[in-house]
Amino acid sequence: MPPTPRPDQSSPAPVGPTGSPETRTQDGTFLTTAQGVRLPDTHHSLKAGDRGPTLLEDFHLREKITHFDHERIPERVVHARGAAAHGTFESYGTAGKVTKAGFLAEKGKKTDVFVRFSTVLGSRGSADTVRDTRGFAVKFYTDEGTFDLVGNNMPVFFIQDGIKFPDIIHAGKPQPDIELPQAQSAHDSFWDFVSLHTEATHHVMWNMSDRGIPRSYRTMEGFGVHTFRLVASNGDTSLVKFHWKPIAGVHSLVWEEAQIAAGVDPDFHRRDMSDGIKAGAPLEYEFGIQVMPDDGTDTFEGIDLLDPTKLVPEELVPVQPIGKLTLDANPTNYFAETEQVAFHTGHLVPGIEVTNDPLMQARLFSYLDTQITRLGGPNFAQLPINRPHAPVNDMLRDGMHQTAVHTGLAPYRNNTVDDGEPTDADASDRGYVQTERVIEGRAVRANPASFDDHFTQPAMFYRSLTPVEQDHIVEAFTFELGKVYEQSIKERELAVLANVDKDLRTRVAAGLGLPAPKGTPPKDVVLSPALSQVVTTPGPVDGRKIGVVADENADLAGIDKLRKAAEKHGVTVHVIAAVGGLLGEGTHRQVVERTFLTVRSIEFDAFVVAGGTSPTTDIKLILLLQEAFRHCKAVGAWGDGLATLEAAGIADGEPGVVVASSAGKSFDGPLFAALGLHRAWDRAPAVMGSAV
Ligand code: HDE
Repeated sequence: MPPTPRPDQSSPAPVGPTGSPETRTQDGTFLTTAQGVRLPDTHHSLKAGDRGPTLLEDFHLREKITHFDHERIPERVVHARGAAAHGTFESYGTAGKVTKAGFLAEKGKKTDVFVRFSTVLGSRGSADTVRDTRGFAVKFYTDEGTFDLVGNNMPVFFIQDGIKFPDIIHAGKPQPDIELPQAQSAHDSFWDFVSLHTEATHHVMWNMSDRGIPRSYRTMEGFGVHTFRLVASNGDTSLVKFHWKPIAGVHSLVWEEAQIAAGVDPDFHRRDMSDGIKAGAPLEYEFGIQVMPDDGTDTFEGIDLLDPTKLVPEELVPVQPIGKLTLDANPTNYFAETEQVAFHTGHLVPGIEVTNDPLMQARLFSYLDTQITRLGGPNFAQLPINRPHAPVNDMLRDGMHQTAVHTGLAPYRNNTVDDGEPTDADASDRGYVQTERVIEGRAVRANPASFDDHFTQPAMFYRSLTPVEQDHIVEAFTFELGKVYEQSIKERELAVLANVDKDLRTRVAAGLGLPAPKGTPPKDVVLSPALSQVVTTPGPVDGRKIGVVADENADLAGIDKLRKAAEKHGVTVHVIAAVGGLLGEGTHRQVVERTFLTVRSIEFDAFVVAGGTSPTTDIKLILLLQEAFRHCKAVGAWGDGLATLEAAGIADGEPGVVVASSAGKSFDGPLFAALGLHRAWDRAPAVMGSAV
């Protein structure tokens, strides 16, 4: 299914003399220059004789090369590596009590969106599956103006004050002398910074957890991080935290998979998203809010709502669903859309306002500023992907890359020349009128004392997870600190961990072969089981992939049965065989999509051996199945396909191993249930070993 292009959304397009801006298709008859002159030849430059020098008068050569020389724009200083999709947000109307923002308040109201997911540290060409925070930036093209929710897949941030952002990023980016490592935090400067700035501890815990290596964008939670202020139509205000809850559940890779994927398929996440959309399995999330009273304290139950290193446990304030996001169309052009999209935390609409969170305040400056460098001037809002869907009637004029041909004589207010227009909009005209709030105080460079607790919530996070998730955190810390050269940095970070949790500190210290320092970890921490992502009842399986191992003797009709059942669940089935080509003939003929040489276990969520497949000792297949088994994925076989599993040392009866005598319901049912659990974690102690 071809992606549905959604270019050039409505909006008051900058209109040129020849009409509205065009979507340039590549199916015109003749190749032309940028000036529309038809060209006879784009393969040979104009030369003085076929062996002679090139002539300066070749305007086509010069235009082609000059344009090429300028094809790149500065990559984003953070979040450079990203992938995006178009979609729709549909409001449940349930937020109408707390906000006047029309796109949230009106039940059933649909709003176009463009969402860009990203890693933070890596450059544009880095791998998708590195251990890092993921960006989750949503542009809502509402009819009251554009609202950008520029969030992450983790609910807290490294620093409390935006003035430290260049420091944490300098520490996390590759070291400045030889520019390594790429796209990851396993190096001295990162750990130097976070062990010195203990406010980072909570975010570091999330990074070292499975949240740092999501299975896919489809299975990733999103958070607005900061506390926002919502304003209802009667003027009442409340404080909220925004959440994106993936319908497919929250799931991650295991670390070995993430590492393999970085080499085997650096585009793992963007491929998964675009393949899923093409296969008719859109990415879906529920939008939710935690609502806290705006009582003037900016705190709730002892939690400072202005401190972006703190979350509000869902057990304390449940997330109320307020709408649904569906991403169902791939971009038409990566550069025009995904690269040029410009998010800005200051793109707000009436009914949504900011708070005094000092991180948020700095962001309100940064995003506008960065676009001016990145997109070459102040007119980036005229780029098709950035154009609001609400009518624009600004008095901003001229500047680099001005594509609008403005009419009128009086781009100023007040005027009489243009009949006094445009006019001011007050709140009843849906103008953005900031809610009055009292701001007074001494000018100080200081944090409130409540920002000083750096350890209670990291302890809550660690202790709320299941043992297998805790094992992964221990392994991640041990891996990352194991890559640090400076002994003193490792020791300082161990001292930080000693203030989080005794067990965590002891195990990481043991893994590093260092003494476990003393600390004062918080006691009696109230846990938040909602922080765990391990599921015990099967969730949805849409967008998942099953690899079926087969050969020419296999039960090909059985594969079709499985495929039919899978399609109903939004799951795709791909045949894997020793060599490429076709298996069998007639109605059940199967196309081999992967061979033992081209497949790697990370591509699939489950592996199945079709009945009838002759047992093989091909080492590549054995390793494939063992790798999937080691990563706790569902594996299965029907009929005598079991012999191939057994050859790989996988026995019937192990957790997550699905075996049936024939293809059909008795096989599909348990297979999809195992897939819906994401992993057979019960297998983990046996196949993954304990962390330390
Ligand atoms: Fe960003 N951030 N950020 N950030 N951020 C950017 O904007 C910045 C922060 C986030 O897909 C930049 O257009 C400062 C928190 C995402 O295009 C830049 C501070 C959160 C994206 C910038 C923060 C984020 C960015 C780089 C501390 C989670 C990618 C290019 C005050 C709530 C958006 C650009 C996309 C991008 C600055 C902190 C998320 C430089 C100064 C906290 C998802 O403006």
